[in-house]
Amino acid sequence: MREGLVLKKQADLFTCEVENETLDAKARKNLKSDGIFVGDKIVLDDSGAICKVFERKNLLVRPPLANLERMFVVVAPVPKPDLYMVDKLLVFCEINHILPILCINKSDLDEKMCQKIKKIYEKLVTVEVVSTLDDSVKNLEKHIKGICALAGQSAVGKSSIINALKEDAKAKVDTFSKKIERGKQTTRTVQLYDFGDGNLLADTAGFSKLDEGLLETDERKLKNFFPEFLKPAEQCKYSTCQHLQDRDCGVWKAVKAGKISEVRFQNYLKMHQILKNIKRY
Ligand SMILES: Nc1nc2c(ncn2[C@@H]2O[C@H](COP(=O)(O)OP(=O)(O)OP(=O)(O)O)[C@@H](O)[C@H]2O)c(=O)[nH]1
Ligand SMILES: [Mg+2]
Ligand SMILES: [Zn+2]
Repeated sequence: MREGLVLKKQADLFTCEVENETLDAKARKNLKSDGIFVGDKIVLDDSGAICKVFERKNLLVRPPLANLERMFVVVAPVPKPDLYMVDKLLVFCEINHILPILCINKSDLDEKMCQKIKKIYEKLVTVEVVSTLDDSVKNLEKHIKGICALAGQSAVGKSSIINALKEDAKAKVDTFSKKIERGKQTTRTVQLYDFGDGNLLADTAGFSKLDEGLLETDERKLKNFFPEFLKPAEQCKYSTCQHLQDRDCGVWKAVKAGKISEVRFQNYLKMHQILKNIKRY
């Protein structure tokens, strides 16, 4: 019996890391292979088949990934930054107890825009401004602790970051225009890359399609996942205030006074509206 970790899944074949060695394994007959995920801690029996999956910290559906501890939310000046997507991912992290790190990539293209984005987020999360074309990308390495994933819009440079940090990674990279031509993202599967000492980083595409329906909250609770609202909300007339109207609302006051980012607040309102329209049964 040996313990290991699932790095990659292809059909019913699992690439696992077991005592510093990488090997392929199948699930024992009594274990369904669709119940084993990348990120799972597992036990291999003496025949080399997976015979047990340990209890998970969390399990994400799309992309399918178990035990995620940290998420690098990647954004860049090109393609046009989608800060709504960034905020959606940050809410997702808050809900799932994942530590987010905002990674503003391609600083070589537009340093000014990178700093503008940094200013919005630096009080809320750890922010790194980097470029995969120079050494600044190495600043990300110290944040890789436990099981981590790269998430963000297509073409922001997630696979390029993996390749820059890990020479033998060989993650597939395409130019932005090629992606548009093909009408899809380059990275299609989830794969964990090993950085040693139990630190792993997943390249993934699935988060870019994260729709609001996957956020396990409803619109009334959404405000709890925007941490900068909590203090100003003490000034709201009603404790149930959802900050939708100017009247008697501490959060609106804070936005007007420039204490809460207008961008974040507008994204909150948008997400609130979308969540409200999702029917949950
Ligand atoms: N100028 C510049 N270009 C970069 C940088 N990082 C990545 N790129 C380019 O951005 C394009 C997209 O990079 P990818 O790594 O494929 O992006 P991705 O986020 O993995 O995209 P998907 O797999 O589709 O989600 C490629 O042409 C890269 O060469 C950077 O720091 N600066
Ligand atoms: Mg990619
Ligand atoms: Zn309010």
